Amino acid sequence: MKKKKALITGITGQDGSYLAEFLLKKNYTVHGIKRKSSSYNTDRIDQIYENKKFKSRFFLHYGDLVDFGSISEIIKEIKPDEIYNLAAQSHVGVSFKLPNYTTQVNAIGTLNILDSIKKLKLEKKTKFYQASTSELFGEIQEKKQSENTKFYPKSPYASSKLFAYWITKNYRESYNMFASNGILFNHESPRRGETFVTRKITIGISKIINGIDDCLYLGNIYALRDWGHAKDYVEMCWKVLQCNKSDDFIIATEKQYSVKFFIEKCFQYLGIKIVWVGKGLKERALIKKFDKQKYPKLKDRMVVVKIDKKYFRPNEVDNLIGNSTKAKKILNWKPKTTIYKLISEMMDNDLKLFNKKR
Ligand code: NAP
Ligand code: G4F
Repeated sequence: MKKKKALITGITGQDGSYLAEFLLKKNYTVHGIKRKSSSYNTDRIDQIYENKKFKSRFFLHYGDLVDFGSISEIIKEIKPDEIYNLAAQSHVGVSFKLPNYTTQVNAIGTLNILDSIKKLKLEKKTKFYQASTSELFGEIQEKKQSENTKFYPKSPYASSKLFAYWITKNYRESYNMFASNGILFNHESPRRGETFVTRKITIGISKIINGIDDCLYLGNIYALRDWGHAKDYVEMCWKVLQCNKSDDFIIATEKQYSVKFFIEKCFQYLGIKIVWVGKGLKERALIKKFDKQKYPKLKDRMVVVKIDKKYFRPNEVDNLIGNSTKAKKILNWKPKTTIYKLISEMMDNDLKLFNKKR
């Protein structure tokens, strides 16, 4: 059977790196788009090059989503069977500082791919996956958000992704393209970007344990999220494109925890008990009980988490939890990783990282 060709935008990111590995294991030839960067930006995919089995089926191309010419040229050259559009300015907080740029990349960038497929007359050949997001629900209109829940974006990021969601649907309906949205709720991993809250916490705690930092500064610790594992979720991106017909799917664990809970469970995983004192901007976490021999850098009653208002957003999404009944039925979706397993994996990874750096 002919090998399938996939093109992944955002291949240097968390999801891109897991998806590349997943597709290579399925015997795909994988092409990825990477940006020009002044420093090294391929850490997450370097191990693919080092793997003899994958090396000959893995190719990187310089391109940028906002540059129609580069995107169109790459698609013309490869004529992929599947395109996964994972590239984005993906940080919600940063999108308030960079609204125009975020919109260019996330909204116009998506259009650039869809329009390339159309102009190159690849509508019949190339299937398109759009990395949609639970941020579309923003100010939630239903307790658990499904494919039928009304959208209410609350940030430039979410608004840009709303355009991308609709333009994907528009091209599907107008030009009979296989173009699907995976509406994914938060998903994390040891490869998560360092400025997203879960990884910021696991890195922060690891630095405190190793005496590199003494305190972690956070914003809204009462935000509730539905957190899954990125490795489980990229399999669903692939499944979305293997369906008989193009459609949109919610991928979520259907379980919800607060940022505060995530912090507590990270400490608990290490056998450290913390207590919370104070309210609002004065709220903080103190070390209550720990093994002094195991953690010589910690001190009794040491303040390890503080609130810093610079991490609050102009408009906050307080509460997200998905309803993935449709994906369960059609994609045979079942989340594999519990929050506890996710925490242990992330903590183990970062403890090792900062133990070495000490
Ligand atoms: P990520 O780690 O931030 O990766 C984003 C990727 O996009 C990186 O490879 C980045 O390249 C690339 N990129 C950014 N701007 C670009 C541009 N102008 N042209 C080409 N490439 C560009 O994000 P992720 O967590 O893997 O998420 C993947 C996608 O899913 C994103 O679209 C995100 O918005 C969406 N999503 C994520 C989640 C989640 O919880 N992770 C949930 C729902 C939806 P550099 O490495 O050079 O920066
Ligand atoms: O980890 P976060 O930055 O993720 P957020 O905003 O939910 O966005 C992520 O998930 C979306 C899917 O719903 C993706 F579309 C998007 O690309 C991205 O991957 O923040 C999670 C929560 C927020 O409520 C935030 O206000 O944690 C809160 N938070 C509290 N302190 C913090 C911090 N977030 C960050 N990044 N840094 C903090 O210090």
